[in-house]
Amino acid sequence: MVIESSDQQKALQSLKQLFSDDSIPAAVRAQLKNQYASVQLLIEKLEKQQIHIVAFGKVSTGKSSLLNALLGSPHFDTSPLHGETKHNQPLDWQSMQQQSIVLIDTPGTDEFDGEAREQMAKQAAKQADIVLFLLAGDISDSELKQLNFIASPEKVVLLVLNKADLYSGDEINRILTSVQEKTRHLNVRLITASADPRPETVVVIQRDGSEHRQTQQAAVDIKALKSEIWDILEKEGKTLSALNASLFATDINRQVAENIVQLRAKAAQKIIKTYCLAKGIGVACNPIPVADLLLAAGIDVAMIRQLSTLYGLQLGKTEAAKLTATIMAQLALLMGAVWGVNLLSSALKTLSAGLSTTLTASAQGALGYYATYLVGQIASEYFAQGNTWGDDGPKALAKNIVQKLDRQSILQDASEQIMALLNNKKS
Ligand SMILES: Nc1nc2c(ncn2[C@@H]2O[C@H](COP(=O)(O)OP(=O)(O)OP(=O)(O)O)[C@@H](O)[C@H]2O)c(=O)[nH]1
Ligand SMILES: [Mg+2]
Repeated sequence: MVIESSDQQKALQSLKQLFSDDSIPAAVRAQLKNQYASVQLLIEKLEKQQIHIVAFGKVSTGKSSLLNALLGSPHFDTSPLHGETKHNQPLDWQSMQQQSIVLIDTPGTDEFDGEAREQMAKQAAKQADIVLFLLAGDISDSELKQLNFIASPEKVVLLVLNKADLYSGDEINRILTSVQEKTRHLNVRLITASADPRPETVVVIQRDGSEHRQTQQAAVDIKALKSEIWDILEKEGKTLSALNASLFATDINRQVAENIVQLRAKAAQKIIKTYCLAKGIGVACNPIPVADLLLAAGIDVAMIRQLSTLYGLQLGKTEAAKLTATIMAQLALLMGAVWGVNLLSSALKTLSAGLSTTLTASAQGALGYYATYLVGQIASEYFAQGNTWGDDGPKALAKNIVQKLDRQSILQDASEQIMALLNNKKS
């Protein structure tokens, strides 16, 4: 089938790209498994040129009944009992301007143990081109929360007050005013409907003047809703599905990017801690003057090389050594006086009692650990910012990070780990 709208084609392309992008790590794909499944569905939807209309709402608000009323036949199961619909159910309805319209029924959202079902329904609503959000009375806080989640400036949401037959004219007006008030900040259109009205009792005056009560089937009333839907489809049908797919792709791209950032940051911390400990143990075993801790050491350079690989850079040895030296120069400038005696005494403070050789050695080691820790944090921030120091240069970045970190707790943590390792070695 040829897709005419170039918007749709663009949306399709961007979704396909997202799906086959090799640069997205497997771990990120695994984390976003559900979203990727949705991308697949959206690709299919665009290829088949479908418009999805999804009925969403609390249990028993009449979602299945409303879709049946639109269809004109009882396809979807309905019941006075809560939780009749258990899965998302699509059904081809009819075509319009080469677009085939699919009605999708979803499970009600507040069934007990219904967490999975609620997710299912929300996902369908997020992907829908038109959402029919059903109410059976004034909107509750939990419904408002859901509506806030689904509605957006670009999304077509029809807020349907169903079961209108159960209310008097005054009551309907009161409910509509209240719902309007509460949803004023959202892009929604409010419509009343009676998808499956209760039979009405009417009083018939007989010829002889006597009154006779008789029950009759009340007329289904979905006129306003139907004409609103056709209106939207006529005016916006073609662009709607493309717009929604693009929005969805943008949203997933954002999530992918966020996940990559988080995963990298986590992996970076792991790398840094491993090198810190190696440095700490090295220094504890072969104590060096405190002032020398800020000379570029092989361990720091190796750490920076590994961090650069994590951020997709793969620095060579010389480049990594240069970067290490730049960072250390900033640290030396920053810490000046602190770096000497003060720092050693704060490292010593982390130790419990007495100053046996192991204890002082581990205090020195903790300083080694701390120095590498700072280098690692500064380097990974530099990489995370896209290999730049930012507008204010390396000094500002280093200062920022040193100030942000809790020196005493890092030293404490370091000396505990080092001491545990040294004691282990001895025994
Ligand atoms: N009075 C009145 N009752 C209605 C109307 N629409 C639906 N109902 C009744 O409400 C009950 C629930 O309807 P369903 O269509 O099954 O509701 P649902 O939202 O699909 O329910 P779940 O799938 O369980 O979440 C049924 O007994 C319907 O007959 C209406 O417009 N007026
Ligand atoms: Mg249902």
